[in-house]
Amino acid sequence: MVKAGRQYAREGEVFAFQPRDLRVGRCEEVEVVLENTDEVRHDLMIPGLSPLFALNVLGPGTVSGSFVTPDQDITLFLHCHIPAHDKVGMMGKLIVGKGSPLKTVTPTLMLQKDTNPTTASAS
Ligand SMILES: [Cu+2]
Repeated sequence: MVKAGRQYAREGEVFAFQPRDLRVGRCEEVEVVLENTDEVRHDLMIPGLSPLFALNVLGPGTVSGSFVTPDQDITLFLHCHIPAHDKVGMMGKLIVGKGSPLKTVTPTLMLQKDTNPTTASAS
């Protein structure tokens, strides 16, 4: 269960997740229940997973989803994908097994990857 909302923000932040760090085992099926206590939309996106994991919920409300964790000790960045929310506090980590040094997967990089057009060869 992950909560998202204004009430979890620390000083200097606007929105946040609670808890911010999720610890899971390797090769585990994990169900994430995201509870949004705000009247705005919040997402929980883990771009480093393959396939990418994302939940979004227009608050107040709750959604859930599940994914299988990687077969390696790794730490992945998670964030709210709504523009600017991650910069005001909505960031966290998924720590698989013993974890690893955090790989920086910036939202911008992911966006470029997402919008990369798949051009069919017309030859
Ligand atoms: Cu948000």
